Amino acid sequence: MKITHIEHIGIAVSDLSKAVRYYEEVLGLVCYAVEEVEDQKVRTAFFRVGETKIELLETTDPEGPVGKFIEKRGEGIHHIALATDNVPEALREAENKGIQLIDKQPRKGAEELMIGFLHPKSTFGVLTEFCGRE
Ligand code: CMX
Repeated sequence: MKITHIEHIGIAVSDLSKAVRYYEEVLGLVCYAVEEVEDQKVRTAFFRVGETKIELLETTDPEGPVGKFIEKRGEGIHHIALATDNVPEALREAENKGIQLIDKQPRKGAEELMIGFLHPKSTFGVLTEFCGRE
């Protein structure tokens, strides 16, 4: 696989609009998109930081992955997304090397990207996402 850069860092927050205000008013970043990803039970807000983005995640359902995460661990860094040109191939390759996949096949995430997750128990505690156009 070829990882090109950190596409985004996902941060779980309890209140999206409060968190957006911090990123804009204190850090001077610009929220360029707010999007609900029904499949993932989240509302997201995006900021560009160089080539990388920050994705704020607010749950739309207490039983969703971000709802459960906040309940168990509180707000904070939720996942790291690595950009790759071929998500299915990256997932296959990781699985062949013994990594536990959450997604065997990529699914559609925010910003029309294809995404697939590796289980944090296999990746030293960091929920890892592959994402790309394909
Ligand atoms: N990072 C690191 N560890 C995490 C974690 C995270 N984000 N989320 C859960 N865990 C840990 C739990 O703390 C738990 O650890 P312990 O067993 O030591 O207590 C372990 O993983 C398993 O947790 P679980 O309760 O059995 O499983 P969950 O039902 O909480 O599911 C996970 C965990 C990662 C499989 C699930 O959250 C998932 O499928 N995530 C992928 C999808 C996702 O996160 N979508 C939201 C973002 C979407 C987007 O970016 O658009």
